[in-house]
Amino acid sequence: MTMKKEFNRTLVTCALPYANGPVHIGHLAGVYVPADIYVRYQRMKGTDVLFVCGSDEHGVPITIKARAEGCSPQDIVDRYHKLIKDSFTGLGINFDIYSRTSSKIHAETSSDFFRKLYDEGKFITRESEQYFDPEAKTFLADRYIVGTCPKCGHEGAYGDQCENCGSTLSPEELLNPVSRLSGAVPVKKKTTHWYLPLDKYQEWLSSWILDGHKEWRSTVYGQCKSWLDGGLQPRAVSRDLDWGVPVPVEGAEGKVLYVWFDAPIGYISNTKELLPSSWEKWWKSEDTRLVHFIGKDNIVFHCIVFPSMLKAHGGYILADNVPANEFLNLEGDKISTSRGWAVWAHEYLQAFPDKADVMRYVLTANAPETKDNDFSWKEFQTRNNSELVAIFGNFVNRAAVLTHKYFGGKVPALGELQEADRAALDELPKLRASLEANLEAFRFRDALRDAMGIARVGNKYISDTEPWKVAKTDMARTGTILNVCLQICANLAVAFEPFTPFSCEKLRNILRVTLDAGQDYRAGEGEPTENFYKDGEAAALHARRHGKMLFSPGLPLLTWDMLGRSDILAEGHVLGEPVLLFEKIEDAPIDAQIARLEAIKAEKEAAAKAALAKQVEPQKSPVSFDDFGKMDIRTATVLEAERVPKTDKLLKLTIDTGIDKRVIVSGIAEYYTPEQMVGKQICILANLQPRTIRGIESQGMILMAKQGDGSMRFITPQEAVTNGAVIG
Ligand code: B3M
Ligand code: ZN
Repeated sequence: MTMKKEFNRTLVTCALPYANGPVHIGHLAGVYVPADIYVRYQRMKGTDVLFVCGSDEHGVPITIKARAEGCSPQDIVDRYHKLIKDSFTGLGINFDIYSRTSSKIHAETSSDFFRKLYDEGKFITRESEQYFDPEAKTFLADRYIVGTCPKCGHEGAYGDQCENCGSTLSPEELLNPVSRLSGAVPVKKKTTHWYLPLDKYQEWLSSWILDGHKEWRSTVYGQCKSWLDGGLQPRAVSRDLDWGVPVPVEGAEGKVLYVWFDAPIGYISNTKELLPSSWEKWWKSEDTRLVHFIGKDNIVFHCIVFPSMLKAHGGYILADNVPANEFLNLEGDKISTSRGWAVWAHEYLQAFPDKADVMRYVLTANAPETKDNDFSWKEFQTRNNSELVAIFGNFVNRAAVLTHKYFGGKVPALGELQEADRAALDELPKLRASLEANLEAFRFRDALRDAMGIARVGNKYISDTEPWKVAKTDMARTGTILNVCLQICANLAVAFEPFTPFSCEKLRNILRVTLDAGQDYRAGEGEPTENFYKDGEAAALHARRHGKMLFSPGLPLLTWDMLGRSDILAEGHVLGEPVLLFEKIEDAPIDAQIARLEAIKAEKEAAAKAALAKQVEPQKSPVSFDDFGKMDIRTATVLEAERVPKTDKLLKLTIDTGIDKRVIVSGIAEYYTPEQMVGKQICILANLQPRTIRGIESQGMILMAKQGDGSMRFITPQEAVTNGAVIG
């Protein structure tokens, strides 16, 4: 085991979202909300911390979307980059930089990175056969090929995956492959690519991760172990595509860096863009702690591939931790972008303006840290109404309103403490210790429970001590109780800042205090920050984040260090106006969200049913003409019809067969009412052996057309014919 390292700064990255669609609550819960909580906490503690993200603007899905919409890939990424960036801002996810991989600095950085590895012989080249579109004259990425799934027979399977049965495929496995570009049948053609020989890093990775990072989350460690146990293979780092960073090598026309090669380098480019002259300190100093927040589907890239790239390059630090999350489901079903089964961040912010904190709270309370979890709108409503409103908000409101009512808004004196006071105040340092331990260990659900624990302590304390009653007889005692309550409120303003920053700003205004939200590292290092400040929006964010706007001189300052203390607010300090921290969410907006999802589900079910109905059974084995001739098939007319009692499926039909009147029991009640049948001309198998069904003798069978989904329709002659006419 290596010695525990001493770190002087922390670099936090979040997976770069693909700019081919908006972000949804699964992304938020898995990556961005936990990362933001962690960074806010570190900033408040005074850690020198940098928070880096940006859009991932390369990759085949972006080119496909552009083609589908008849615009350029650049148009697509411009649109979604802005949408995603604004969503993050709206949710209070305060990156130090949110840039993009289509930037010039990223093209240079990733290109130089590749070139160094190339020059030093760190790659191998391999020739392989790949599908080529002879009409469009271009190699086809896996996603650009469609065909029939070899596993389930679905006709629209992609070259990398069948969305019907979920199988992972390779283009070679598809039956009847077709190019999505031109519709042509693709042909195999030779192509050469550069590969990073991961097998050469296997031993080094094993000792770095399996021996050196046993503290990583078990899913992360486990996935790494299974990759390493399986034996690593060389991995292609280039592609035949025209969207991406061109491979910076002579004779590589038409080739770009594979998106998973350039994207993680985006973390470096974005740091460089923000801090042109001091970025290296964040990436090359052994005393920098690097933490990647990602979803579990990105583990191999961040723990195996990117570290191997950094190792091959040399000079870079490696991740100290990779707290990857599991997935969040929505109302019991997997979130699916293509099906629209998602709650989009930007739509949420429109539907619930000023409720960013509620979503942050709910996603954290239910974070998929150790297993997949579910988001439901009802739970969202309940957590808001019975936790944020009823406990946190209610407590703060009672404390503030009563202080205004009895003490003109001034913090009253703390008299002699009673047992109840001490018991409540004693909880504060305990909860702080637990909260910190949980935050340090990336256990954000538990950390939030600790913060909420402070509110619970306060709410119980004020309910038990009933200062509104005590005020009738003992003002000094009332003052002591409210002083205790206000100290708890001040604790809440610190403890909740990482989780619900917008509400904490309100709370600080109620308490008339200000916050030290972290040092301004740039001012300290004399960094040329013009880049940053030229962008007005970034400057405002920066100010907000680093205390310029939060910090109001003259007001008492809250710091993380104060958490747990019971003397934060001085006697006589004047409070601000009480406002409600949280509002009750009624049924109507929740029902609207549920209805939207139900409509999506109904649409999907209808489409699935329609597809099923179209499925046709295979032909049966041949019969002889003689065998066929044995069947007596005729026309007949329904005279009477009634339901067979105590069954759902059966109708008793009395029919005129032209030969006789007889009774047939038929399983068509699911599709026709008795009234619909009377008078209808039908076809029957007249000489089927009679059978007794539910005590009724059925003499024959009605001919029905049965569709793929099981639904049935009776067969009727095109024009009325005589009853008893022989069919054959
Ligand atoms: N663009 C996001 C994803 O897989 C992917 C992450 C890149 S991080 C360098 O959803
Ligand atoms: Zn399939």
